[in-house]
Amino acid sequence: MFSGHVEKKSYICKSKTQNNHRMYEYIKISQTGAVATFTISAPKSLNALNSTILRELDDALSHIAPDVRVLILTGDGEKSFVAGADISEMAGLNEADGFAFGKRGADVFRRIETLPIPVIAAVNGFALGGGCELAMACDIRLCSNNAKFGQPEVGLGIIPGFSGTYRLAKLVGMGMAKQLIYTGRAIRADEALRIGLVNAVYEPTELLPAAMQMAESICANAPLAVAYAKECINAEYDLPADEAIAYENRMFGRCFATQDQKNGMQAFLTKGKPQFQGK
Ligand code: CO8
Repeated sequence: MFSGHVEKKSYICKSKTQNNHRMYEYIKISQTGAVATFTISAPKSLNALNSTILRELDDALSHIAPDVRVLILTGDGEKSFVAGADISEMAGLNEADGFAFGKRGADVFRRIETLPIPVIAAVNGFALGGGCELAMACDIRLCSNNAKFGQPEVGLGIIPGFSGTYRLAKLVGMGMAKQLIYTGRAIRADEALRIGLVNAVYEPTELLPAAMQMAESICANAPLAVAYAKECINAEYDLPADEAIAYENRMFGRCFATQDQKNGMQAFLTKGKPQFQGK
């Protein structure tokens, strides 16, 4: 439980297949209080996503410590968040392999999108192709003023294959998504902000502190209510109005079965500070 106590620790995830502890090769994990940070680290390829990174990310998502309430995703270094899927790995793929590689990425990104805790992308430089798609799978995107976003895939003879054709249109509208995908043009942070692709832009040194500050402000709220809100927003987006409103109504009712609702409202009425327990 997050209690305001700030403790910095690195934790090691447990392998699913072996009963021993291990570190990841490409993902650095740290935890401060109830906020975990995953840093993708493949500096030789500007953090491009290969199969191993996707597998490690999937494994790390499966082993998030139970006291974590917000996840921050970022890239190692000041130059790149993720410069796309690894082109050297994709170059020799046939149709079946291409399908499998695309599905692996799409499945991991969908796990991020449906994780029961909020995920903040701290985009510290290039977010191209699969990097932009990874950021779009997160709940909130913050970026540095040197960030560059784009879907350059058609220039490589492929399409955005980690759900970019789906999510970009939802975030920035169909017309802008088509323009960005057909031209493959990269856009800077200010344009990404203007079209609604990112929530806010920071100086590079301010990016992670800002992400941490936002994460901590989320952690101060009732964890189940935050999780229910995420579930509602995700689920309702694709539903017809009446079904979406009914979905929210059900989840709203469910909040009153939680201890956090009792504690939150009691604290308000007695002018105290709520102690949320996530149940
Ligand atoms: N894959 C593999 N290696 C990469 C990638 C990448 N996506 N991006 C950069 N690198 C490597 C470079 O090859 C280079 O390696 P080396 O030093 O061995 O030559 C190293 O990183 C540094 O890169 P640069 O020297 O090019 O650095 P610059 O600062 O000059 O340029 C750029 C930076 C603009 C980011 C440039 O590297 C670039 O254009 N990269 C490719 C960007 C791109 O096209 N990304 C999209 C890839 S496709 C994709 O993501 C599809 C997702 C869906 C997959 C679906 C599967 C079926």
